Amino acid sequence: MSKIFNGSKFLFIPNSTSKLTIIRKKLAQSHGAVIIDRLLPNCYVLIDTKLYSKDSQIVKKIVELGGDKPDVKYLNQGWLVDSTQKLQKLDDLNYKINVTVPRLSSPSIRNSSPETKRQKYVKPLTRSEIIESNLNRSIIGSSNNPNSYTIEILSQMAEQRDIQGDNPFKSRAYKIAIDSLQKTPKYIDTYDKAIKIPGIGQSIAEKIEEICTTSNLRLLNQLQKSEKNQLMQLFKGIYSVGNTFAQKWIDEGMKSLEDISQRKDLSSLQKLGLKYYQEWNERISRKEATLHREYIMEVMLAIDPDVEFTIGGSYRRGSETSGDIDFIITKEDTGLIELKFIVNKLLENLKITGYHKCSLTTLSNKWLGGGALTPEYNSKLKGDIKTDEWGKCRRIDFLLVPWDQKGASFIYFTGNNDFNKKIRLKASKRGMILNDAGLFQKQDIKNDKGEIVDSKLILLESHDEKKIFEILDVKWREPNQRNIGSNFIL
Ligand code: TTP
Ligand code: MG
Repeated sequence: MSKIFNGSKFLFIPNSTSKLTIIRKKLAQSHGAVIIDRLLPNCYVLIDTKLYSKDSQIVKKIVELGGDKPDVKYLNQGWLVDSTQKLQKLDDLNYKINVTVPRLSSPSIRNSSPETKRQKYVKPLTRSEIIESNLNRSIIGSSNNPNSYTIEILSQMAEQRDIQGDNPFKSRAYKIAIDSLQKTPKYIDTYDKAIKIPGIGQSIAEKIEEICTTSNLRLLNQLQKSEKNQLMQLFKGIYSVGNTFAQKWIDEGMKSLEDISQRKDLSSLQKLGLKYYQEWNERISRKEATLHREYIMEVMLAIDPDVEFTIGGSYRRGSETSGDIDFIITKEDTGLIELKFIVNKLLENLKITGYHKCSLTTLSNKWLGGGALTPEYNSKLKGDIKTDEWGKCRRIDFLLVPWDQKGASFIYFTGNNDFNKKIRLKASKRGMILNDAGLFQKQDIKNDKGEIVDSKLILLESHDEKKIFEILDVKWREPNQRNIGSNFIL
């Protein structure tokens, strides 16, 4: 197992001996974390916000455990769970808990009782700070469901069963069990509890107990280590390659990217995917994405200074790193045809400057391709150390958005996927349709007898992002509050 937390110090709140805390501690340790019992500088404080939902409770606990120390990160335990699932230490931005904690540095403070300390040194939170921090905590969807860790492990098992392709019923059984667990509000940690839930059979009930008592599932480890799985993941890392091709290549005896590159039947997208395999599988830092925007806007200046470039996707949601750079391109009072004309010119100029490295897909409303920072901009990335090197080729999307559809498109291209699913569901429950073109009311058309013969869509709003939320009666969420999990209820 990889040691993603190598040597990091973790303090758990609650620091109790509950089963869930023990499991999570074991999980953290197995990934290299060191569990501590008092706050230390540079440590991570991982809070179970289901149990500690109020700022005052958290502050009290932190004071009891030694008070704030320099460079401490206060995070929702969802960060630990999600990081271990993804096998990488995730950005903590979306899991941060904003509490104001007193730092007990002077002796007089250290000697006072917790109660006095709190009264004296805790800066009272304003109402808006409290609302904000509660909201921050409540958006961590992965920990909204007490069984989210089990669900994630079972989902990985379903995926493995699909990959192994031995028996489709095995993967179906996992999906049914996951569905049942998602509807279960109680923490299910034993065989006896699990077997009582409709949709969960003997074999999966045993696995649930194993997951909850050992924070591990041996069979999953074995399957993930299998050669077939390793090859599937390797091949699916090639842009445009999904399960079907990866499976076919494995069946044909391919063992490495080198083997794939020798094939004569590769599509042009697969060839590009191979060429940029490394670059396109790396996360892009926020700083680099910002420099891409600056660069493109500079080139755009000579064409049309009024075009707006917004980076959507994970960047707009505040993430420190992104998989690609999603440019949402729009201009006041401008439609798609004119935008397309402008963006074509932009692409021509980017080819001349050398930024444009390849095209993957060109449609009337989007261009997907690869772009790299010029040496001048790459130097800025490297902290202004002059370099002649070009930046790495990154996956770039240009998403062309007519001005009147700006709000609906911003919602769609900001995501995340789960947020989009939930907000669309909200719309459909109200007889509306939300897509990247707008929010529409569905209206039935009836004949003389009152029978429904057709339906039409009436546009309610498309330009104003906030108004769309308002009409749907969804409280406005800043983009960085849209990092929700599939269990989150909007
Ligand atoms: P992505 O760029 O695929 O996702 P992302 O920017 O959130 O994450 P990453 O850092 O890995 O690039 O898509 C951009 C947005 O488009 C996404 O946040 C939501 C929306 N979207 C969907 O709603 N459904 C989808 O299937 C895809 C691919 C995107
Ligand atoms: Mg993206």
